[in-house]
Amino acid sequence: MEIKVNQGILSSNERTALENKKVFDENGLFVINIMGSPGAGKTTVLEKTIDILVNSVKLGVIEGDIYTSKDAQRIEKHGVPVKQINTGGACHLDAGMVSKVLTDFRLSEIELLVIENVGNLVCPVEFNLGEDIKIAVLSITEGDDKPMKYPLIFRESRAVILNKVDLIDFTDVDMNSLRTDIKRINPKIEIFEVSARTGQGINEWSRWLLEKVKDKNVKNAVN
Ligand SMILES: Nc1nc2c(ncn2[C@@H]2O[C@H](COP(=O)(O)OP(=O)(O)OP(=O)(O)O)[C@@H](O)[C@H]2O)c(=O)[nH]1
Ligand SMILES: [Mg+2]
Repeated sequence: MEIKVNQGILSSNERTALENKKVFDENGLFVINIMGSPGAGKTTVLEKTIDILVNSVKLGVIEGDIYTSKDAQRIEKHGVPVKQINTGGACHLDAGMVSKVLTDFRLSEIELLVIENVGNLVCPVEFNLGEDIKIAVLSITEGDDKPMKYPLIFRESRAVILNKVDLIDFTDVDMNSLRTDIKRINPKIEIFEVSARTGQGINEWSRWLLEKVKDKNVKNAVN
């Protein structure tokens, strides 16, 4: 009985996600859904990414948080339009929450919409928002066992940012084993080793993301 209820909720989310996707496509937006544990560095990576991409692509940001607007306030300082969603307790965003804030943006003026999900390695991945791709952020301080313990986020993500590599000497993380496990779960995933603190790897990741945005724009122009 419980299973049936869950299936009902998920398929209703899928329906709304498809509607969101249609709106994104009609407006030529490339949309990424950034997921990862609390404190993995999602917002810090995003801040650094915005600083690099701000002159190359028109950005918008949706910040998902359980209660506060702290992350949205951080993003606002970088001069891009940002809207906060507070889930009021839920451990993930859903497509309906995203749909409601879309009307607050001038979508035709945005090329890349970044959605930072609620900090959680498990729940967000089960709820599509209508995004083009999912991105996982894993801090290396979380440990190299995390991909095998929480495989779904790595299976579903198009890229993973291994953040906080500046702290490597203070951890016992085995980067080879971390990379091998991630590739075992998802052979096609892109892996970026990054320090949002020092800026290491941010250029490579940002260039890759920009390529994805341009690819979608080209495809839309052809169709
Ligand atoms: N040393 C180091 N610290 C980092 C790095 N990236 C982020 N931090 C720090 O890690 C802490 C958490 O970073 P956030 O960007 O807020 O993490 P988050 O994933 O957005 O967290 P939630 O939104 O709460 O889930 C902050 O104190 C950051 O300054 C990094 O590459 N190296
Ligand atoms: Mg954050």
